[in-house]
Order: sequence, then C-alpha cells, then structure tokens
Amino acid sequence: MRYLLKNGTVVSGEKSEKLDVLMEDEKIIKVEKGIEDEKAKVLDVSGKLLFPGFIDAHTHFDLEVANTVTADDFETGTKAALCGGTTLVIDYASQDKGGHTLKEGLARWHEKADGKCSCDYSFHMSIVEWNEETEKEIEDMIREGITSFKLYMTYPAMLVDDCDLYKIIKKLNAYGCFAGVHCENAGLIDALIDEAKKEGRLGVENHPLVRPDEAEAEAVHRLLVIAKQAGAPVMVVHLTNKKAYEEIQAARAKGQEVYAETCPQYLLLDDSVYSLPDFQGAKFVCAPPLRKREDQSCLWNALAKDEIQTVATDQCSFSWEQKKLGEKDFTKIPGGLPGVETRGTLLYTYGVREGRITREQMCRLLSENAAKLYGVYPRKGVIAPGSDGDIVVFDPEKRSVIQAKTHAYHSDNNPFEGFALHGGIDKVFLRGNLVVEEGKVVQEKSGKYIFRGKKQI
Ligand code: DUC
Ligand code: ZN
Repeated sequence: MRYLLKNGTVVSGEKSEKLDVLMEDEKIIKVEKGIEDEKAKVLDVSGKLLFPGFIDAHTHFDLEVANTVTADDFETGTKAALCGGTTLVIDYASQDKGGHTLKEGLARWHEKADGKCSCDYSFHMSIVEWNEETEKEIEDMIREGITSFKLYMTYPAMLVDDCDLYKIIKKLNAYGCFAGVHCENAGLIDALIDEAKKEGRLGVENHPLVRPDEAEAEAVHRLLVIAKQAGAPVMVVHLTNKKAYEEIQAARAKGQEVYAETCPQYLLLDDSVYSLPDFQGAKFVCAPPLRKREDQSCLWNALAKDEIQTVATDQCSFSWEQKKLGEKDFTKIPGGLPGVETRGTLLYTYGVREGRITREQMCRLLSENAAKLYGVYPRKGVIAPGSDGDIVVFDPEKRSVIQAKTHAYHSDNNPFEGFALHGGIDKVFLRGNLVVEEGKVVQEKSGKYIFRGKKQI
C-alpha cells in the first residue's frame, strides 16, 4: 500500500515542521510540503503530531522470574507495545548460568519471539558467566545483529562479579559494543533481606527498605570506576534516584562516556504505594524500587537537560494472582511492572504538556536516541526518506484514563490505574503498513527481527 499522510506536524529530535509524508513498500519515500500523489491512499492528519515509531530498549516478555513467567509474552506484549506507539522493542535475551552459551540463550529467545511479534523486535544479550567460550561468542552475537549486552550487579542467577564486570566491559568496547548494567549492591541487599526476615518484617512495605537508593548509587559508582579503568562506555539502565544520578554526573564531569535510561514509573510513582492496604503495594514491586518525590524531580530535570538519553519501560508484567505468591513474604513477589502501552502517552501528558520537556526531547527520549545508541539509525528513529515507514500519528488532544479493565496487556493490573492522559495514539504505521487504528491492533504478528549495527553516538 502507498500512503500519503497530509498536513501533519513531523517531529524530529531537532524540530517540528508541517510536512507531508509519502510511504510505500515498507519505506518512507518523501517528506516534503505539499506532496500530491494520485496513486497513494491519502490520510488527512491535520492537527496530529507524527513521531518516528517509538523504540523501547528495555522489555522482558516471556521471562521467568521468582518461579513464575511474566503474564505478557511476545504475542500479547508486542500488541500492547504497538497500541502504545512502539514499533521496535529490544528485549533482554539471556544466557543461563552453569556452562550455557550465549548462542543457546539467543536460540531460546528466538523460539519465544519468532512469528509472534506484532511490532519489530531485537535482542540485547545478558552475559551471566564469563569465560573463553563466552568471549569468543561476542563476534557470533554481532553477526546475529546483537551489539548491546546486559550485565547484572544483583540477582544470584544473573550476577557477575567486579572482576568479570571489568573484563566484559573492556572486551565489549574492543568490539565497538557496550553493556547496559543493572546497578544494585547485591551483598547489601541480601543482608538487609536476611535482617528483615529475622525480624519477621515480611510485608510489602519492606521492599523499598531492603533495596535503598544508596545500594543503587554505590553500584553505579563502582560500575563507573570499573568502566573508567576499562576505558569503556556504559549505560546505566533504569536509573531511579538522585544519589545514583549524581554519581553519573561526577563521572561525566571527569570526561567519562556514560549513558542513562529511566522509566515512567520512576518519574511518576513514589514509594508511598508500598504502604497501601490489602497488599496493593505488591502491584508496584520492581527492582530497583520506586523512590521519593525529590528523586522524581531530579530525573525530570535530568531529562530536561538531556542528561538522560532514553526513557524505556522495563516492561515485566505479572497478574494479581502471581503477585500474591508473595502475600506472606515480600521477597517472593515477582518483581516487575507493565509499561509498554502507556510510555508515550504518559511522557506526553506529564512531560510535554506540563512543560518539563519539549516534544523534540520526547522524540529523542522515546525514539531517536535509542535508534542511535542501539545501531538502527536512520533506518529507525527518524521520519526521513529511506527510513522504515514506522510512524506514530499522535493526537495531542485525545483524552483518556488508564484502566486495567480496558488495557491491552494480558496482565490484569496496571500501576498507572486512574492516571489521566491528555494526548493519545491515533494510528501506528509499521514499515509502511497501518497496524493500529482507533487504539486497536488491525494487523497482527507482522513484526520482523531487526539486525542491529554498532552505536552511532
Ligand atoms: N527488575 C524488575 O523489577 N523486573 C525485571 C528485571 C528487573 O531488573
Ligand atoms: Zn529489566
């Protein structure tokens, strides 16, 4: 199908301009004023903003956590993502501990995802064990289109120690790749959990107490010391708080290349929810946990100053039944929140509309920066001739309220329940095809695996 979108405002990371967009055969052909084309299906998008398809570089679909599996898999999760304007997700594939290879992990993730995705998809690879075999596999991963990796400083099943952290980060840089790192001090968290259990403190309100902001800030500091010695760039994923952010600022001031990602839950929710009655706080259990209001302000200011590069989701959803696995012991609550469906509309409503960020910044945070960091620019991340026809037709006036009752996720609870939205997704195009109309996916499972190149920042 040949589409001509007329009279919309095309938003890029630099500017917003009234331009027409012509697309055919997966690609954008022209972006100009006053395009006329007899062969195209013409859609008048007056009053709408046209964003490049959003990229969510932090999702966990079909992931085993705390002896259960996320409520959303690649089928339901990518449909929800598409409804939220996300046309590319980069999910975390993982190697297993105990002598397993990266290739085995990648094959498993392809099995989970191939043929099921309604938006395009790609993978980062989590390295949980470092040896000569793993090291040799880095080149294989690059050939498979994986140029970014994930390292954990917490969780026993995923954790790498500081020695391996240094070696891995250095080796990745030698290949022109880099890692996103989950920063929390594992030992301190274990000790605080042991203490809470011994004292019989097993309610949800203890969750933020055993994972304090300082445990995150310390890990960020240690990571940045290690990365400095390795002479390598790193990305701090799901940054939540002021102290951790100050560590990043300090390292950057000394000339280090550090990237940061945050998520809507850390911008809009605070840790008071963990004290809600009737175990309701379980809905918000994630790691790192939600923080304080002053941390939220700090993160918004960092977004405004372009000191955080991406807003992703850490999508990792569980049903209420699953959350209840931790009713008697908060450490058994599967950690994670859904987010892919509401990332763009929340950032527009509470970021752009409230004057905290501009719409061009929103474009950079949701699409352009991720495209550049994760090696898919300018195929993705921009509305320009030659780029994929991934376009979000965004209605700045649409109003709605987030409700689990009507959301697209398979999970049955929503951490943003009751949040009013002013701005909504009108239509979504994926590689030139209309895939979302009036909030509904109208073309399913046409997502392709995307091979990525090296970062372009
Ligand atoms: N944190 C979560 O809460 N869930 C999934 C992984 C993570 O880092
Ligand atoms: Zn995550």
